[in-house]
Amino acid sequence: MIKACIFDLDGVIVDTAKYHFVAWKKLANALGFDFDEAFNEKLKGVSRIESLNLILEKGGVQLTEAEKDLWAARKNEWYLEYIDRMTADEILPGVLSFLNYCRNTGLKIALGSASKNAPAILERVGLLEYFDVIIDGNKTSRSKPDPEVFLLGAAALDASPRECVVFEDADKGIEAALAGGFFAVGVGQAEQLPLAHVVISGFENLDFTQLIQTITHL
Ligand code: B16
Ligand code: MG
Repeated sequence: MIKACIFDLDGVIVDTAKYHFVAWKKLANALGFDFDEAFNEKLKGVSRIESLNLILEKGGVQLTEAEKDLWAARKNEWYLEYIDRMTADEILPGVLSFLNYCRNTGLKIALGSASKNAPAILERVGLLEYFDVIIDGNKTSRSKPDPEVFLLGAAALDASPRECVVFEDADKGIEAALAGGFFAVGVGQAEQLPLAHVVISGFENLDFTQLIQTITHL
């Protein structure tokens, strides 16, 4: 029986990837190089410091650990300028009604995100109160594809992985869910999420009963 839904944040609840992109681009430009949206795909679901390492590698730039911390903090300040202006209009289509569906049918709701800004973003868009449990980048020591973030979420909800459905937009997140023994629903395009049990384009008009039937009979 499914007892809980665990949601990734960026790309599932809201599209903050576009703000990460402009803030990382500003950092790359300040260091004298650039990268495109295709490269940005590699950063989805990846922690802040790992994202920085990938970007520096791309630009052929070497920094000390202290310099990295400084640039990561600077990038976060630029990112937060966008977050501070977010409104509830930026909640992705169908998410609010699906969260209400979960609440009304007694399904527990957890967040499993790599972002250290996750609580602030949920608060900003008015969704904080929906979450029974929030596991974010401040509470984990291992990044996706390690299943830690989802395992901590399930444990906090007192549910086993097989009693939870994970919703994820990044392939690393799907890998993490599978590694933890969860049902993994990809949110996005099927070609980009080949490992997911099922892929949905979004939450609009989602028939959850049918979704559960499909994944539990796989
Ligand atoms: P922060 P998710 C992830 O969020 C983003 O997809 C990823 O691009 C970002 O680097 C990471 O959070 C860390 O974010 O800098 O805010 O701590 O998809 O796991 O919800
Ligand atoms: Mg994501």
